[in-house]
Amino acid sequence: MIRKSRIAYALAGLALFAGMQAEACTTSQWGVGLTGGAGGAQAAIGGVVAGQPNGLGGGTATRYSGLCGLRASGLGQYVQDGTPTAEGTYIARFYVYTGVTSGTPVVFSSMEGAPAPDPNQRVYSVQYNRANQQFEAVNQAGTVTAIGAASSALANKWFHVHLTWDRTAGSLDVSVQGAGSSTPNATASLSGFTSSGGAAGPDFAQLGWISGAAAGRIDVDAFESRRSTAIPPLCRGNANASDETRNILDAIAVFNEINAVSLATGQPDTNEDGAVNILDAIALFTIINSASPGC
Ligand SMILES: [Ca+2]
Ligand SMILES: [Ca+2]
Repeated sequence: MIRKSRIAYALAGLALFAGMQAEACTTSQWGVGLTGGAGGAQAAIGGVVAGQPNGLGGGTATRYSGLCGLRASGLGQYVQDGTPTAEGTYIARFYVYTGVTSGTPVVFSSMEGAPAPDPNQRVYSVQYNRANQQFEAVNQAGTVTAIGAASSALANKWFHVHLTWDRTAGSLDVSVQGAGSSTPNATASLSGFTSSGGAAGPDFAQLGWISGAAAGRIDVDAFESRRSTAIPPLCRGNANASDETRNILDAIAVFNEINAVSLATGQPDTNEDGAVNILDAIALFTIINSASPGC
């Protein structure tokens, strides 16, 4: 199930008359199945903003894919998904823009809900350590484990984090990739990620800036979760999202966004630095002219 931050596809055609799309961005796709979590069944906590990179759509947010993203500009701003139900295996992928200038914000939490023994307790979390510029995993006991090496996740870049959690094994496999890399920047196969209670496991997930003191902002996008099979990454540079390859049509979509004609509907930020500009067109042409332009 993909939980993004936009719903109003039908408005896009109309809004083209005004140039850049003024499509509504909302958090209404979050909160499904939610019975636990902060604020009961609230989908969005603490004023997290859904918006477009041009400031339209209800707010300003840096997005990875599509027309909208989610911006958390302070601690305690996040969205919640209640789809999980004491899962034995939980697989998730999310995209996060490392826009904090200091601190260690928790950007994703897999949580147990009611009942006891430990309602609303973390099964595991992922946080971004700005000082070391790397992601870290946190188990239920609060033990922090680095994912990869320091400087494997540079600041002010997009990264996608893939998580595979197995309740029986108590394992968490993590892959972090982004900043324009075509291979993972960091991986980790971790143990000691058991959850309390024999039948316990994730009951809801949180994404944004959940906790942890920091300064700056965290933007997130394109969360997906599954119970089996890995979740493939979105195709970097497939700016038009109308096919599964990268060609001149994607370059046109990038130039249309650069020239404020229209926002690209796919993934135009080819070098994954949070901005769409001529550097993305250059990176995209490198891919188009490579031996493997397909997604
Ligand atoms: Ca394409
Ligand atoms: Ca870029």
